[in-house]
Amino acid sequence: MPGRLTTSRFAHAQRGGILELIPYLRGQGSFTKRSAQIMKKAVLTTRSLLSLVLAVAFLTGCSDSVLSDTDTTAGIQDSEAESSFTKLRHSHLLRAKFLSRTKVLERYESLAASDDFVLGMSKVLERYKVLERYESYDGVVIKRRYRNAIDGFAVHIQDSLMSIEDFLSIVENDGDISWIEPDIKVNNAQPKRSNLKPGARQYLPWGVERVGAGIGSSASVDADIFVLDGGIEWTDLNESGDVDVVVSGSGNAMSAAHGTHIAGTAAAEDNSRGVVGVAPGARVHSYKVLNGAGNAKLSDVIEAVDRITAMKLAEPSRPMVVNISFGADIGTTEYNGLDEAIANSIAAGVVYVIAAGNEGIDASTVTPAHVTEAITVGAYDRYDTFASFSNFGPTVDLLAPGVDIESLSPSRRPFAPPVLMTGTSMAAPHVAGAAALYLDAKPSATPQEVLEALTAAAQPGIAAVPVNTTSLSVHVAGLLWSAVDGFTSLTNVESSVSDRLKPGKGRGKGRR
Ligand SMILES: [Ca+2]
Ligand SMILES: [Ca+2]
Repeated sequence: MPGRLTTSRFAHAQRGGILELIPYLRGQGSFTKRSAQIMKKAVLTTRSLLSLVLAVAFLTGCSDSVLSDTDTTAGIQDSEAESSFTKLRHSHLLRAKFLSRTKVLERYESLAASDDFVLGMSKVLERYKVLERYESYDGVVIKRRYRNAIDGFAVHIQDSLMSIEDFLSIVENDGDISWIEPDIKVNNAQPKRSNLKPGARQYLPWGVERVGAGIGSSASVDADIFVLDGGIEWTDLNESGDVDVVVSGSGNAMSAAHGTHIAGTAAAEDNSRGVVGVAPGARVHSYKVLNGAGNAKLSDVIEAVDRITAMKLAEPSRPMVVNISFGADIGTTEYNGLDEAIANSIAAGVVYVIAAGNEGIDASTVTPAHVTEAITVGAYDRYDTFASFSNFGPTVDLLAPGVDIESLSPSRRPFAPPVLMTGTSMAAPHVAGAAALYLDAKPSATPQEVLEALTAAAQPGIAAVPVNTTSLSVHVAGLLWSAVDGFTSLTNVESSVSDRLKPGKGRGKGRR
């Protein structure tokens, strides 16, 4: 006879499989109101689980009674605990000190927030007055102000001066605020790394070669790539800006290793040293949002997105690509403030390329990978086999190399030997580089057109792809031909496209 269904038991069941939950669904084991609430939360927030629960319930012939019981009991408890805060979004990610009965599920422990929030404003004429008002409350510290990608701000609550419950009540009754949500942590999936032997000359990474890019270009790609990550050590890159959205913390080197590696795959220069990226010499901008441990606050990432959006709004013709190689499973497809900011930034014309994540789950519950308007990237290995760790599902737009990827080392030593890293973090910059190449050839392309062109030029053939997931790999050759406006024949194309854009040029020269 199974014991009481607790949060940790439920989390265990999730890891071990749905079978452990069957006794509870059958009414064996003690299924308390608390159990029902845990169950309801999980069912509401996990689409895939919902289908499993329904399937199991169908098989055991108890569909109606189980689900309606769950709904009723949990509904009562929910209304006691939460119904007064209708503006509070993603409350399952709030490590609330006052909502004791909705303690955060174990699977979200690592990203849950308690004293920090992001708020969205209604359309207000005098936004500064709203900010002034919040500034005047004792115990409310405004951390960030946004006006380009979203209308809103982020706060820290000093709970000795203001209780979370009181703050939520203020927000609830404030017509100028349309939503509030916990300022969660998102993180880079810790990459595996190892060192390669030093080489005297430039190294062509297998992933760059696999997507049809590589050695042979001479001019630099005319596009801006923004790497939102843990900072970049500048070597073998066209350094174009270094913005510390967060200040450096301890363990900074590992987080800079991640960012430097990503930048190298996207845009390492084609010279005689280091590696060569997919879009060699594109202007690289570092926006440091991850701390030394590889974590970012939602509010800090929104800040970066807000600033980048402002840049695009000020200079609409600027070809801009953002690479995001971090995220978090938030257990819901519903957008958070970051997702909305990114969607708005894309609407303003900025291309976003986002790693699908390394949890081996459907990416539709992963922020910001689940932003539909973005280009979401899964990973495969050098044998063209889908990487088992890569998130999957219909949210994934394209696949790219992401296992044992050779790229720049964060060593301050110029042209230190490349290092190997593995993860969808490494797959995304292949696509970011491809998007930069396309924008170089066709600067007026909208993010939607870039996605369509990348998809049209992609090549099938990645094996072991999960159901409902693309098997297309990014490839730049056809992409560059498609960027040429009004071509009618190969001859015309050849006369109008620059040498650098000719697909295949430089390939076959072999590894140097
Ligand atoms: Ca190089
Ligand atoms: Ca998409």
